[in-house]
Amino acid sequence: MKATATANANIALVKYWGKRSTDPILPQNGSISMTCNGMTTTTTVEFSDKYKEHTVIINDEEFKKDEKDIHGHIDRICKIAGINLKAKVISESNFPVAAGLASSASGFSALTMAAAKAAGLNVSSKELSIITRQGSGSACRSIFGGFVEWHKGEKQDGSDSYAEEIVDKNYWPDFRMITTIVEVKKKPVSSRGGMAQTVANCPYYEGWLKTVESDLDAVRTGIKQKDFLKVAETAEYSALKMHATMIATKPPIMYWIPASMEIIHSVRQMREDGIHAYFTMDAGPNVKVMCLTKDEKEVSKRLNELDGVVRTILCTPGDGAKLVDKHLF
Ligand code: 2P0
Repeated sequence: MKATATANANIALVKYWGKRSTDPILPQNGSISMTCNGMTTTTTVEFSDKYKEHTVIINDEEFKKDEKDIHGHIDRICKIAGINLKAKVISESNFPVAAGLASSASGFSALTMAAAKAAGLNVSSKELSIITRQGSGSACRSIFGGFVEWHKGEKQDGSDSYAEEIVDKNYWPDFRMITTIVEVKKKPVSSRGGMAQTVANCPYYEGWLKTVESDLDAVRTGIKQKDFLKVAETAEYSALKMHATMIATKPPIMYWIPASMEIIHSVRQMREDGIHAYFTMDAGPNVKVMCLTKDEKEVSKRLNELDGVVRTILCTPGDGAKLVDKHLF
């Protein structure tokens, strides 16, 4: 009853921002992401009657219960599998956690896949994405590789709210997502709290929802046509609209720090100079920059020259979650 899975983080091109239900987690809007090779979490789960409680160790630190209820998610998987056992979980990520870098996406998808296997569950990827979504919304997209759409669904039981691959990682290997690391501190407002506050308080939230469907159409079509400008322009605009709803919330949520602005202005300058680079930002100060292989060296060079940038991580379209043989314990 032991299994290990790896999963990559994903960065949304059309953002998920807001829930219509917290239990089960159901989004207000659909979203599309790229699964990012190079930002990976590996998780080993073992169920045994020798364990009296769930123990979860993430990057060498014991995880205490917080709003992301990992222990509850393990119980959920046990219930679905019809077992009543406690688990030991060890998880390691190769990038900073909880800094708006989608660590919960890779974490929850690796955990769900490993725990389902260790619990003896035999489910399809679609079913796995539905289970993963109940732990953390955006994580359901990391079950799949390449470019992925999370359908918001309509039903209250969540059976039609799942992720699906649009194209696999080999379809558009030229697409690049360069993540800038500007600071490794834990973020001040969690994405879960931030989105709840936005839905409750932002007068522009309805406006956000009105534009999502056309962004989804543009990005989905753009990916299939490998139309970089269509995808990247729409993605940048989706991120800005999402941040506009955060800023117009009471109290305002501002993940932007001076280094974020420095990167954004640098990307805009790149465009003035004829380089096709676009930015996106999530619930943290790190900015991610989209470009194609032909511009990758110049974009990376310019980003790494900025004062506020500690380092960059170059991501290509990556694999979905998968089981591996090598356990962490
Ligand atoms: C996204 N984010 O689409 C958006 C963009 C952050 C900004 O999904 O409460 O950790 O666990 O469902 O998935 C982050 O939110 O929130 C997120 P929960 P989650 O990637």
